[in-house]
Amino acid sequence: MKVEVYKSTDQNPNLTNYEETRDNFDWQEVEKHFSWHETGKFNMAYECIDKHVDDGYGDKTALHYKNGDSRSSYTFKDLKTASNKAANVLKDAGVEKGDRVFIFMARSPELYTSLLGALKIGAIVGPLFEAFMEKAVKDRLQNSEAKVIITSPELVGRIPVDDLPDLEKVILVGENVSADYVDFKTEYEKASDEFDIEWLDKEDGLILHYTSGSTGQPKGVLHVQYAMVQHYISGKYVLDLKEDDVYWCTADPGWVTGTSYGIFAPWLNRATNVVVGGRFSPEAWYGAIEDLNVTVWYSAPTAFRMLMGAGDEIVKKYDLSSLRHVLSVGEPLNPEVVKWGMDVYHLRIHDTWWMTETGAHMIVNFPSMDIKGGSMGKPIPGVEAAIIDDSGNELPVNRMGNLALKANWPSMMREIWKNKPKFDSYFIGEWYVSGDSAYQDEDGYFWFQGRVDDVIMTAGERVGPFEIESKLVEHEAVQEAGVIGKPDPVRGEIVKAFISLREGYSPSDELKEDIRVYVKEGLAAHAAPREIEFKDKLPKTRSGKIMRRVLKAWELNIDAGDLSSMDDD
Ligand code: 6R9
Repeated sequence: MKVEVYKSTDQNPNLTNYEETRDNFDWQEVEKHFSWHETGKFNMAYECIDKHVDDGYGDKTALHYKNGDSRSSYTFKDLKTASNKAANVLKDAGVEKGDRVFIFMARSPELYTSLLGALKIGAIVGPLFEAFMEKAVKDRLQNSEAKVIITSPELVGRIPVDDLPDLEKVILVGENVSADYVDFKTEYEKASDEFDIEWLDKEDGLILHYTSGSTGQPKGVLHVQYAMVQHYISGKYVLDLKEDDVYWCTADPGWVTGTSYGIFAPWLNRATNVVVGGRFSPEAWYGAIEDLNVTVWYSAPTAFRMLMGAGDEIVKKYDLSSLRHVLSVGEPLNPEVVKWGMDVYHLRIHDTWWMTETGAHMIVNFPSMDIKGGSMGKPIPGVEAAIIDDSGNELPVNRMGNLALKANWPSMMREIWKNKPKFDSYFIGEWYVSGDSAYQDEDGYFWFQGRVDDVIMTAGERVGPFEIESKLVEHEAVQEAGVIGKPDPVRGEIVKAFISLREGYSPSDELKEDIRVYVKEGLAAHAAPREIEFKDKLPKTRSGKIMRRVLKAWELNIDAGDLSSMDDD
């Protein structure tokens, strides 16, 4: 397939040089940015907020919150005070260092200030998606032996307190709170705005993100304070955050992207952070960029595909000229989407690859790098990546295999909560094995192929679903596509595609045939889907990933495993 290359010099010639940075990189140099370097102690909440007040930036805007027509802004000084007060509320509720404190509410300023407050005590924070139902909440609170949960009146009914013996307090952010709960707002009003921060060691706990395995229970991925070293430097280099940036990461804190890059990286870099509440719509999103003059925007392929599906006319109704840097994470970024981004935003969309387990960026399109459409880019400085076989041997260029990283880097997970065997299963020798299949080209760029489990074996050929899906979304009728291997007695597997259509197209046999021929001629005969099924929408996680295992389970009529992360509204 022809690869489009987008030169970095077309945009900004003054960016940090990738090779030079990589060749001279030393994590210990980055550590010097933090108080820990002198004192041996630090605290994420201090480094994100209070430090900037101490350094004279108290009046700088730290947060713009927007939800529909309502808007509010907070300086670093405001957030210092608010998180101190929240910390006092939590402390009064019995929270101590190391306790697990869950946050279960819609994106609101209180979500962010109570998260920072919990961190000031040295608690380990567990953020949950507001859409979680009772079973998902129970699994996570039980597994982590959570002591306190902060929630809202709409969601409190989904917390099965009787099944949670370790849960001591439920803190409710709402009006007229009954005596069964701690009334956050009333306690907050009474609380002192001074708080003595708990100074922590580098290996003290920070955050616990549950990520769903394809089978069985979700696993709790634990990150520690030291991760901030990587959050900070990747925010500086990859997000390219500068003093005057207004930065918007569209992810919810229930997903690791919404904490590492929705909270920590921007504030460690003293940027103005944007949080938009409410549901996705092209109007709301473009409106937010225009109203708040967003300069750096971090989102996901599913959102870009939906914006692309909404058509190019709508883009023209908004002034998006403040934007200077756009990034994507969560799924492979189709070359067609990068091309479209060039057409409508006149900016390159920078793909970034990493995982809940890695805690921060691993393989990225560094701002100064030429982008090859469809490639995830290269390892960030300080990280070594390779393609290995199942025995841990490195494979030559252009060979598909396991995408692996040399452990250790600062934001690497430290444990899977109470599940040592699971943690150990990630490693082959000195390599952390991602579970993703990829290859590296002769220029050192990495190309994602699929989850290892999703790779299709058809008539003796190994095909990654991503390549086919990317070809499919190039077709004018296709909005999104999920491709699986369907068992076949003759070919081993055949390629089956589930497709949702763009506005203005309706399913027909002619359209199926047209799409099939399009892939056959544009990619390869063996890659053309033998079966196509149209769907109104594809099953996705709350972070926007197409769930191929669900497509496969539907197809084979088997159990789809844990579905707590599925977006079902
Ligand atoms: C941050 C995050 C991790 C999995 C990962 C891979 C997929 C993420 C990607 C990507 C292709 C990218 N993934 N970014 N695939 N290109 N740029 O997404 O964490 O939710 O744990 O998912 O997501 O399969 O292994 P998480």
